Amino acid sequence: MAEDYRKMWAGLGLDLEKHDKLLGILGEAYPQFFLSQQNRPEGMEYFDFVISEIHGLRVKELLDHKEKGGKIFGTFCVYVPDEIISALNGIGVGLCAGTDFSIPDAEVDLPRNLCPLIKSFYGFKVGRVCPYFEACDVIIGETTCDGKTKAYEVLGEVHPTFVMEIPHRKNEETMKLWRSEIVKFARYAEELTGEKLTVERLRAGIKLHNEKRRALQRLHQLRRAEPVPVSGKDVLLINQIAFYDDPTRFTGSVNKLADEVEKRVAAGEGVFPNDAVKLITTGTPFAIPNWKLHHVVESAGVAIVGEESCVGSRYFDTLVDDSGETLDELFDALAERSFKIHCACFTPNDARLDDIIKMYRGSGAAGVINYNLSFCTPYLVENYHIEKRLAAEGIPVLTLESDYGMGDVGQLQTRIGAFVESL
Ligand code: BJ8
Repeated sequence: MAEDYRKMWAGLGLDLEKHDKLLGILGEAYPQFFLSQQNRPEGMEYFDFVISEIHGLRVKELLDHKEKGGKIFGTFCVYVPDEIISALNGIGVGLCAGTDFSIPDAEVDLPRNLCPLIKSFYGFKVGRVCPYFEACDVIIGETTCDGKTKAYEVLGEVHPTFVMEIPHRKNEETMKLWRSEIVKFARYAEELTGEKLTVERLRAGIKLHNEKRRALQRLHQLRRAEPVPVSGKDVLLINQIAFYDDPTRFTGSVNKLADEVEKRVAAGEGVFPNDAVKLITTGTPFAIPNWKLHHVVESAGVAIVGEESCVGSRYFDTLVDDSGETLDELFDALAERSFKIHCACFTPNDARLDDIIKMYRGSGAAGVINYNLSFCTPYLVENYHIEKRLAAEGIPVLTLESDYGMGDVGQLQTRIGAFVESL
């Protein structure tokens, strides 16, 4: 890291010794996973820089913002309306939850047979190794899956937490409920920030996040070209960084990269050979720094060209209508967008199956990897419908269950290798 941030981390109450170990692990993994790739677009330099400063520059920006009276909101779900946070001069940070480093600390309070994503974020808090967590004035939770819902109760004992109630069915009544939760959250955020929501401010917040989603959509379209112009691993990284980087700077950097990738596509330049097999993934989110699946797949010469995931298309596929002229209309638009995101926490959830098929057909992929974190009941059970529907459509699918440990890499390599051979 360019600067010595130890004083800042100590001021946030981090366990410095443990934190050094975490940074050491990341510092070792990143060059091996990312910098070793050949012929990466130059525009990836910005994202490499963001990671090289992972607990530095951005954390400092958050603390500077706080010093000027701004508030920081930590989130773990794409249903939390970032637009309202930005409109109230807050900063929303999607917190990391993708490493097993923090899990032993979590297992002191939480059961072992719980989704690693939940244990990872809880362990970051109680193990005092995440400066983002400590910078957050509040964590905005949601009643999506049972594991998260209950974990927020426990988290609420050690960090200010505000939970939004997400219904599990999509109909007129539940839309009203969810919309009222959005309004409740807006009132809470107004009180916390001391700012007033206006039509202009909320519209600006919506535009800001729509622009970010548009830039990601653009990159997503380009990555499907033949030969594949940018690796799936790099696009995954960008999708992860989207959750915590400054939105304006991030959007500019993605568009700059997309300009370069556009030229690559025109010149027929790629990072995989023309005949490389392409796959898409579906399933549970890849929280940073969970890069395992993409690394295993792409190390075998197979390109990943899409993720039907909250760290992927569910994050950027749908925009919020910004044409409303009253706050009520803009709240409607926020609620409507949420209902177009198809998380397995909803029942029934057939629209997700349509999304997977649409992505598969539009991407030139030869098959689908259905990736699930262990103990994630909603997604694991939904596999039944995925496998049945994809079989009916003649789409090859490989279902995998994994966690954040590296112990199953050999097994993943074997299963993925056999799947690719069968295509
Ligand atoms: S909208 S996918 S970000 S809830 S993996 S914690 S579901 S047991 S992360 Fe998610 Fe929002 Fe849905 Fe997306 Fe529970 Fe499953 Fe763990 Fe999960």
